[in-house]
Amino acid sequence: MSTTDKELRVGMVGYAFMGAAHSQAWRTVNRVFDLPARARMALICGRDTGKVADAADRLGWEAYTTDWRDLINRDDIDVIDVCTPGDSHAEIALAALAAGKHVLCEKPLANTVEEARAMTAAAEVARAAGVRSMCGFNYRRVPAVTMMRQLVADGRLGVIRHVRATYLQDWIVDPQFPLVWRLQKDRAGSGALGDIGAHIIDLTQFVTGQRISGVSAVTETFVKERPLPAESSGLAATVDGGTAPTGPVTVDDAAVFVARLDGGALATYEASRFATGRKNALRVEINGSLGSVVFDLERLNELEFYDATRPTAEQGFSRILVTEGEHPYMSAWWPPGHIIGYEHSFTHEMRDFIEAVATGVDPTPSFADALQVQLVLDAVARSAELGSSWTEVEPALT
Ligand code: SOE
Repeated sequence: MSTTDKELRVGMVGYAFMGAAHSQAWRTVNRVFDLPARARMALICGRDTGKVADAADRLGWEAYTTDWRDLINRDDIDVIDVCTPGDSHAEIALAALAAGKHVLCEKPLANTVEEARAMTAAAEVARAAGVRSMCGFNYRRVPAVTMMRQLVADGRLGVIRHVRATYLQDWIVDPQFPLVWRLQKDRAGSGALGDIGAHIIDLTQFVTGQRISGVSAVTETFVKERPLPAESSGLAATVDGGTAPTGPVTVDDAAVFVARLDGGALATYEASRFATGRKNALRVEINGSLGSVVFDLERLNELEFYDATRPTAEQGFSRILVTEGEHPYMSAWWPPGHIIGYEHSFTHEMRDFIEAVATGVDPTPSFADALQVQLVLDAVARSAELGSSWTEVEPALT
């Protein structure tokens, strides 16, 4: 559907779950949205030759390499898309920015605040030379979430009093589930906190326009030792029979915290991979002086909205189907009323990234926005270590 000849040649590092989600989005985006540039899936990178060759073929990339430095060194690559575990985000993104490549980096931005600060500083320097960077908090681009933010910004909720956010999964509830990289602090930075808690931190700050200014937290690692995996990819893994050696789980299985937002709201957050029966259940409720709004990822084409300004006899939560052409992103898809899914949030992410890069505008969430999330993750971890002591979160930009 794209009407442009301008190309953005993409090099992506990683080919597991997020690599596949991003590939699907790069493949689709120009067929659905009319954009000022066309993404070209030029080169994919992964360490294992056989697996990356297979991924290139399966996911639609023109070529593959086993060394991410090849992507950075090539003159015919414009964008580096970082879909690796968190321990390599900083190194790859810093090298890419230094080489003048636009960078899209998966969330959370890094494994530590120090790394996130270095990436933010590098992005700021690169920006002066017209190099763009963005962090992949994809749920911002679910049309109902974008609309939720608009309702708040338009004052439809009045003064925000409460934010209630949960992100619940159960894929490691079995103590025999192997010790994959997401359960290792040196690879992932943290556990449920950084993997899924980061999403609700970003989403609530995005929707309310308020920054989390302080937290009090508890975290827990319920299963402290797990069998080492024989094979793993994405969220799936296998062990060798009953004989597999075990290793320590070095991240949180669950994190729960209360927070203050700098606009005066009180908030609660819960991130867990032990919520049996909850598969990928992200829910956010916001209560304001004039109304409330609820988003539930398992019903992502809807918003629940309570408008307290309506006549008392007509009040009550109503269901808005976010499937009309007037809704964010929706006019490019299907006729009114036809629903979309998880993968569309990534297509919208690429849509906004391509448009920003091609028109010379800074995309959001910026690395500075993602550093703000990282500062919250760090404050939560420190608060939990100190027996839930109240911990202030500094602003990323002062
Ligand atoms: C795994 O917990 C995971 O894939 C996250 O890493 C993603 O960011 C989230 O979208 C779904 O769950």
